[in-house]
Amino acid sequence: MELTTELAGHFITFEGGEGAGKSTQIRRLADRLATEGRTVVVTREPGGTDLAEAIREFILSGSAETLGPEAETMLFAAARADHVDRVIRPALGRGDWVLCDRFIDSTRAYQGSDGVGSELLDSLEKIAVGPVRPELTLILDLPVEIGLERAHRRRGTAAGDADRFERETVERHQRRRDLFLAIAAREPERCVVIDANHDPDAVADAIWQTVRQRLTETVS
Ligand code: Z5A
Repeated sequence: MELTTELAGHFITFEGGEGAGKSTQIRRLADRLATEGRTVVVTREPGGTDLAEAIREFILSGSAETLGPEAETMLFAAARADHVDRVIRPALGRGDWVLCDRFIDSTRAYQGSDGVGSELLDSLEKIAVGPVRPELTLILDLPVEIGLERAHRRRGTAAGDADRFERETVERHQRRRDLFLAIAAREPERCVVIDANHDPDAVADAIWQTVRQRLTETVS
């Protein structure tokens, strides 16, 4: 099996709570890298393949919730396995830059906060991801209330249109924020916490500086 470090490309994941600005910042980093002549693949989880997008729809609609947190975790893992096999690993093999909106740490923070044990999380991660691990994970951090307010404003509609996760309580979102920060503290060689409570230009600059520092030999 090939390790990510043996693949020619670069794998960066974006993590964080609702409304942290992941999609906004992925687009900005992708544009910047493309301007420098890099080939960039922007993708997301759950999703990124037809099968994984179908699983995404099923989960976010709330239909999978009655299966319980363990089965829901298995669905995220099934979507991830397909995504890694069909999109991420081939792109890294070609030497592309892969920017992924959410990945393994979302499972740890969301399903972990739903009470799914680390043994199951570890096993599924091994099966779905194998050695294809992110080189850099940017954890966009901001107070929960601000993130939820941004997500709510973007929808521009009543909370009734929130998805299965957005509907949950502030306390639950806070637990996830704490879990993301704990992952960052545990894996400082992979994870960098970005203060997302600034305007988009300032956040984009902080991300660019981090990418340059962490991947110095490849970004000018
Ligand atoms: N999930 C899980 O449970 N387990 C897993 O393993 C995985 C996922 C992979 C996917 O939802 C859901 O699946 C997610 C976790 C769960 N929970 N939810 N909900 P999603 O992909 O649809 O949603 P999301 O990942 O939470 O993304 P988001 O809410 O769309 O937020 P975002 O991408 O981080 O933010 P954004 O779209 O860039 O920005 C949100 C709004 O804020 C928008 O109007 C922007 O213009 C604005 N914005 C962005 N940046 C700023 C700044 N800096 N200042 C002010 N306003 C800003």
